[in-house]
Amino acid sequence: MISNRTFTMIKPDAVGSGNIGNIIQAITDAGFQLIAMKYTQLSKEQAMEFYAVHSERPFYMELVEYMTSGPIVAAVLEKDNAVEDFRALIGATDPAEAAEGTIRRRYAESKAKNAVHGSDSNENAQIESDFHFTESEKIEAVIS
Ligand code: 3AN
Repeated sequence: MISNRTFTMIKPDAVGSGNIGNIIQAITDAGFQLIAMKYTQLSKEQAMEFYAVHSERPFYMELVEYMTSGPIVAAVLEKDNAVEDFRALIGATDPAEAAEGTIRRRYAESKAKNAVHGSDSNENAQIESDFHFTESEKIEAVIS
């Protein structure tokens, strides 16, 4: 199934390096529309729940600590084939391996501090969007 929505977070490293504007510009230039957006800071409980799928991985607590270390921007994005196209726009998990021009290649510091999150499936896009936003906070833009 081709989904038309995905979920992203601009992570603490990219917020801290002053790249919120650049990253949102890259996202909208690539044809994604904003459906919801929030500047916030995750609690430890929220980060543990959000990354629960990684709870068995050795970097889990490092990831939770890092994701709670500063503010983030959470957003729901809309575009045809959103999940796959957004993963292509952000590039590989490790910025050193990310393709030229991708958001992680341009703005990420390291594999752990990798600037942005992008949902890895339609199912997770829905779960992650619902984790951060209520239905009434998701607003379709009217393009005339
Ligand atoms: P992606 O974000 O590209 O889907 P995943 O799902 O493998 O990558 O990892 C989720 C998050 O966990 C990454 N965005 C990154 O912040 C963190 N992470 C992944 N691998 C490592 C690692 N080896 N050491 C520290 N953090 C990592």
